[in-house]
Amino acid sequence: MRIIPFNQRAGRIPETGMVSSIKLQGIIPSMQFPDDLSVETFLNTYWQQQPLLIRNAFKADFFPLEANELAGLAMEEDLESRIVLEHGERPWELRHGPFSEQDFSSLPPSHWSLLVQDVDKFVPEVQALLKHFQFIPDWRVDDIMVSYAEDQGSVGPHVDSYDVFLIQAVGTRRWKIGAMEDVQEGYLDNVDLQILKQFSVQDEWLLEPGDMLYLPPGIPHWGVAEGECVTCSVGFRAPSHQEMLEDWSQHLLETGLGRGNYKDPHLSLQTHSAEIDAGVFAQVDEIISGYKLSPAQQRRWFGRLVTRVKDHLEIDPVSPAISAETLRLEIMAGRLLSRHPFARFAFANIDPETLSLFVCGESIDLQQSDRPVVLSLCNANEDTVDLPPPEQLDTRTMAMLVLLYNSGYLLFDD
Ligand SMILES: [Mn+2]
Repeated sequence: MRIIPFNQRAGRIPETGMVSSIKLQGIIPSMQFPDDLSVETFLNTYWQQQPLLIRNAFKADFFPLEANELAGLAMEEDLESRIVLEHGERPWELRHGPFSEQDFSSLPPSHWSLLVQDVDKFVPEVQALLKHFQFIPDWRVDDIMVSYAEDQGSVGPHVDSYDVFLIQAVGTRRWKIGAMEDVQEGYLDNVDLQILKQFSVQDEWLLEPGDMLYLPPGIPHWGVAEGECVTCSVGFRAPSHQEMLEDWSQHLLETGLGRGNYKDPHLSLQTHSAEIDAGVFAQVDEIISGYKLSPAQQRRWFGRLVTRVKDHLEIDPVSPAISAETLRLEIMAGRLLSRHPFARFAFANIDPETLSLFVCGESIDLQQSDRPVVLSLCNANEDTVDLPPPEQLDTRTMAMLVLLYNSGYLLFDD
């Protein structure tokens, strides 16, 4: 097994970007929707509604990683990796990485899978695949998980709460779809994973390299490797209502709301002192429903919420911080900026005058005239940020850029 740290991988590409776009076009063809299916039809008819199999969505050799490179990534501390063994020390045994060479050499010849999350954050060529999914808003994208399986390897019949595009990268995998009723039967007891007790096959397909299966949330599915195989899962995220409510109320409190107390200045004498009467409940309703963020606050709050990164992917600030003037001089000297591969970017109109840039759970209020720079930052992905000539970068833009740089969200490409 060979360990390929991110820096080395980036370093081996001599172009200006982490991966130059010209080079990418050569490696990865556009994702092909079937001729009779437009992106609009996909969104109207399939997205979040029903599974869709697309044959030859990618060229058969589209995938840039070797299986041993994936194993190398699973040996790294920074990546979240798991091995699932159908017949381990107990049925459906789950092991957590990082793994050692010895862990890999002691695995059985079949019925196991290695799963590595967030490979897109560590391998620019894998991140580049996300370009093909820009028909879904960036903030909905979670990660690309790559799994390697020996013959008959799978993670069992299960159901997910998120959308996923399963792209067959190497070898073949048989995907089966279960019935919605299977979910009601619940899960196996005493296993490490949530494996459905019942799985009634409704449909099945053998996916070959380049084939892609879209699954909306809530559909029982089971993908079993037929021979050695590698599968790429482009996973999406959507905040749960619980997460939204929790964060929203937290934010509300932080903005200084919620300071008053329940009041009863016109208290009338009750027959039973133990009763909480209807007038109290009316006031409670009024208090609770009175709490609202302003439309602008609500937009900022949500933008921050959905651009947060997972805890283990948090980005360290630059130390020592540099000044806007230093940054300008570097840009004038021809140095190019890229986004940190872990960083999540999004933007929104806050009101007719204000545009906010959201990066990793923070928001920066800008003006509508800053839109071109904001778009450059948001569209850069794994490429370098396409900035206007340095002499056109005004003080406000430089202040934003240096803030992003000092936070670690932008890096010099070299
Ligand atoms: Mn799944």
